Amino acid sequence: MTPTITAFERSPDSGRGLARDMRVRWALEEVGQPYNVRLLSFKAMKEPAHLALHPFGQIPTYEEGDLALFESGAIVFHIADRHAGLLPEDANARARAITWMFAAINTVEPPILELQTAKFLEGDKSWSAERLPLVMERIRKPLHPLSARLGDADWLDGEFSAGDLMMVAVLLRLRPSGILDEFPKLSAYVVRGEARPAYKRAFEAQLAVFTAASATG
Ligand SMILES: N[C@@H](CCC(=O)N[C@@H](CS)C(=O)NCC(=O)O)C(=O)O
Repeated sequence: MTPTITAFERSPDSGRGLARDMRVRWALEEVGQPYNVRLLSFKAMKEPAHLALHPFGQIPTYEEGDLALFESGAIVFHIADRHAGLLPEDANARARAITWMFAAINTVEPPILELQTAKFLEGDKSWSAERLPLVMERIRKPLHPLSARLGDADWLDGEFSAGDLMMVAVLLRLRPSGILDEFPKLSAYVVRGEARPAYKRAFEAQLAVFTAASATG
């Protein structure tokens, strides 16, 4: 059965692929699973039909027959669990890859999201400029050990896995801030992720939505 995911009808990041449908698209492309996309306006995301799928009224969601999922981490894990290619066969290596998925969304991503809050929601506050360096420092904190652990390896634990997919997707959100450039090994790691054919297909698919929306005004 072909799954259906949800994504923004109008990309708030101008098609740069930073919305979380991108990591789900990427996972589906990595395992070679075709998918449908239902595009949603911000209004539709908060309406009962979508809230029945996603209690917080967000994207992405994932529907496959009777199964409806939300949370990009859970969706990518489900895809990786049901298809070959994103999690190793060996049980311990598989557990480690899942650990890196959690590290991405539970340790590395939260301070990155804080930066977006600081810039876009708190930018007009009198204390905003004073707070920003603290937020930036909290972002850097896990990046030092992450970079050291990656070292000169291509991926975090042997072959490319769902752990790398989530980590690269999370780190990509840092690029506009310039912080990623302070960590050349992580920067190169992200570029390796972007160079994967599956990533490119996913990126083009989300960009096509933005391009079509721009053309129709
Ligand atoms: N923890 C959730 C976060 C989902 C999320 O924040 N989605 C954003 C798009 S990337 C969204 O729908 N924003 C619109 C809103 O919250 O109203 C996940 O990983 O799926």
